[in-house]
Amino acid sequence: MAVAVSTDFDFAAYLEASRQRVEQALDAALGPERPESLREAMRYSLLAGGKRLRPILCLASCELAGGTSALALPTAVALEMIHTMSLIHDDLPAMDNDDLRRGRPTNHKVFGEANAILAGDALLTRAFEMVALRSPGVAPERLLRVLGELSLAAGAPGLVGGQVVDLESEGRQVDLDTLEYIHLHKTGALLQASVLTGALIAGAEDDLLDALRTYSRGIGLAFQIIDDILDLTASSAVLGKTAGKDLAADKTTYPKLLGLEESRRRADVLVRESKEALQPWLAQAGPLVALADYITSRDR
Ligand code: GRG
Repeated sequence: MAVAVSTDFDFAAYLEASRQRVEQALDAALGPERPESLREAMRYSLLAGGKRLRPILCLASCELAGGTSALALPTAVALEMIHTMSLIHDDLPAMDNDDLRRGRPTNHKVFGEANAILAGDALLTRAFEMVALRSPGVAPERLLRVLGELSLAAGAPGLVGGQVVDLESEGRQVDLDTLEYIHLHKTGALLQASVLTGALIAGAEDDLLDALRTYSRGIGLAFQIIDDILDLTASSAVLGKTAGKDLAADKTTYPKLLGLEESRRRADVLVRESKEALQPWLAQAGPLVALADYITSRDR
């Protein structure tokens, strides 16, 4: 089933306006961290650009569920803080050991390993503060559910668990089920939390939350398949991070297991299924439908 949305929706303008809104909120969210060196390390990575996909998904989902996206802005910021923390930690020598991220030297290259770990820790804990203490106008019981989703996505049931299995799989041949486990946890969990938290802030009913779970599982997996493809096909200059790392580290990826063409086909199918899940809400789903398409058409 093809899911069509109104052609008068200008997605490029929507994406740019959303990005700018998120950038401003991120800039305003940090402070007054002391000492200054910690603040600098946190700002360095948080304000280094990036697609801001997770906060934008959160705002879009809140609106789809009938909420005012301004109410979701602190949670959107929190999601980007958790994501940025995970990038800082992922780049450390003990993990992926990378020196380029978002087009700049990685956090530990500039501030040293200890400060990079601490900047990540401070961003992670600040994320929870954003929701618990800096989300005016949202009912406490909704915030509690948001905090629950963020905890699951960041912890062992999400990012951490996925990262552990990913590290354990290095240098080994991994099957498709394990690869899917890694992707759904390491990448998919936070994308899913981005979509669900926006809807929870708007007080979404269970049927919409179920549909958004299906939508976000699909886009999360598709996102990582495209990430695997881009690692092979795009340059470091375009990606803003080291290209060709998976091949160099002999990592199992979708293209390695299935080939480039079949990997792309899978991502397309997943995105189509994601969009289909939103069919009953199509009139309000323009941004989430377009964001799903953006995931497979992106070049970085
Ligand atoms: C300490 C709680 C805790 C967690 C850390 C290090 C770690 C556990 C997990 C690694 C998670 C990770 C780095 C997953 C990769 C996700 C991914 C595809 C990142 C790239 O996302 P983009 O393309 O990046 O959205 P930009 O730069 O555009 O934001």
